[in-house]
Order: sequence, then C-alpha cells, then structure tokens
Amino acid sequence: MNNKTALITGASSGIGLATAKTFAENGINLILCGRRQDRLERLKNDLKSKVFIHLLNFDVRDREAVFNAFDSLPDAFKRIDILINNAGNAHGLDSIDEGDIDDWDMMMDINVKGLLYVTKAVLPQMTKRKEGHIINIGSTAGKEVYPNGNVYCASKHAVDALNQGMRIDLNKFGIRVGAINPGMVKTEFSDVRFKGDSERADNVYRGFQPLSPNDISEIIYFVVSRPQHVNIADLVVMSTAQASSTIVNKEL
Ligand code: NDP
Ligand code: 8X3
Repeated sequence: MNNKTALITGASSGIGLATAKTFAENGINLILCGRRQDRLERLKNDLKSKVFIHLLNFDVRDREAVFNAFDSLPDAFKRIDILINNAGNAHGLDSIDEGDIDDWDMMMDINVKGLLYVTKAVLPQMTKRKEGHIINIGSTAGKEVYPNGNVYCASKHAVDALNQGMRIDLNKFGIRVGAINPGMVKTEFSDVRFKGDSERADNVYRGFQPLSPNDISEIIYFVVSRPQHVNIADLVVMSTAQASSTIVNKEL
C-alpha cells in the first residue's frame, strides 16, 4: 500500500479517526477532513512520523467549501487513491410525527448530500486515471428500519442506493466502489444523536460488547488492501451480541 493516498471524511472522531490510525500503521498517506481543526492537528502530530498528512477543514454541507478545499490541495496530495466517505451522524431519535425538521435537514444534508459533494470533488482525478477505490460507510440502518430511526435510516438507505449507483456508473472506469455497513459501534455517534446527553448515549451500549472503531478500521483496511481485481461490494458487520437493529442479547 506504499505511495497510496487516502482521503477520510470525519477523521476527527470514531470510525474515521481509527481508520486514519490503521492506515498510517500500514503506510497509507492521509488527507484528513473534519470541522474540528484542533482534533485534526492533534491526530496529524500523532501520525506524522509514519506517513505524509494533509488536513482539510470544511463542513461537508457547504458545497463551495468542499470544492475550495479540494482545489487547495498541494500537488503531492492531488492524487487520491482511496476515498472513505465516512462523515455522518444521527440527529435525534423521535417518532416521525414528533421529529425536528432541523434534525432531518442535518441528516440528509450531511449523510447524503455531503457524501455526494465530496465524491463529486474527488472523482475527476480517479476517472482520468481510470483507477480508484471508494468506500461508503453505510449502516445496518441502511438495510433495515427501526422505530424512531425514520430519517436517519432513510439517509443510510440513500447511501446504500448511492453505493450501488456509483459502482454501476464507475464500472466503466475500473473504479472500485463498496460499502461497509456497521451495526452499533461505540463512538461519539450517540452523544451527537442525543445532543450531549451522555447518560442516554452510554445507555445505548450498556450490558453488551458493542463494536469498537478499531474493529471497523481493520475491516476497512482489509477491504482496501485486496488485490486490484477484488472489490468487496457490500459488507454488513455487527457485534456478536447484535442480531438486528432491535435485537441485542444482553445475557452473553
Ligand atoms: P462520530 O460522531 O464519532 O464521528 C462522526 C464524524 O463525522 C466526526 O469526525 C465529525 O467531524 C464528522 N462530521 C459530522 N458532521 C460533519 C459535517 N457537517 N461536516 C464534516 N464532517 C462532519 O461517529 P461515528 O464514527 O460513529 O460515525 C462515522 C460514520 O459511521 C457515520 O457515517 C455514521 O453514520 C456511521 N455509522 C456509525 C455507527 C455507530 O454505531 N457508531 C454504525 C453504523 C454507521 P467534525 O464534527 O469534526 O466535523
Ligand atoms: C448507527 C447504528 O443502529 O444506531 O448507524 O442506527 S444504529
């Protein structure tokens, strides 16, 4: 994997941060993206002895900022071999009749439109080279719908559809496209969903062993390190205790 460069959105926390560390351990140069620049700087300091790192600071909802960020890339980082479309979150967990429209906007704007903007910005150099690998971080919420998950599930079903659509349309360029759809992973995801209510967030993962961000980053590395002719198109991964979005065995 030497001399490869990966761009990771949402590298300041959780799955994206773990992926940055795993990729750095394996010699993949990094473009790390997120809004919290202080966290990105810290991560760069931790990893800069291993690989070359460039930081991009933008909100994926801001279309102009996304394209400006990519235009600003130094020559050494203009070739992006691997795109990890990871930035995203749930906002709220409410019945559809009680949902907050601002939460709905955030989920659709970040998880769906943001992913599209970043992909659009990264693609030209991949289509030109007829080479590249895109990993979309979906969710079990993109494979099934659970009570009060409504709009978050819709946003992840959209990621599932886009993953298939990208794979079909980019096939002519030889670009690999695949999704990794995790079940419950202990990150800042639930803190964000419950707007800082840490007790409610912790409760989501109480009584069983959820996945860790590192469990997912190791799988992402496995996927991107397959030989060129192998594309892992769609992968669902849950903790052993979880059987579906609503069935979790707390007796294990
Ligand atoms: P975290 O909350 O820990 O991380 C989310 C990341 O997304 C942060 O780095 C955050 O960076 C970034 N992000 C959020 N909003 C924006 C924005 N508007 N612009 C740019 N970056 C943004 O959660 P996870 O690591 O768990 O989530 C990563 C992905 O995994 C998401 O797509 C999520 O839906 C998916 N997922 C998570 C699961 C889980 O159980 N945790 C299970 C299945 C899928 P910053 O705030 O600095 O901008
Ligand atoms: C995150 C997993 O089950 O909280 O995508 O929706 S879940």
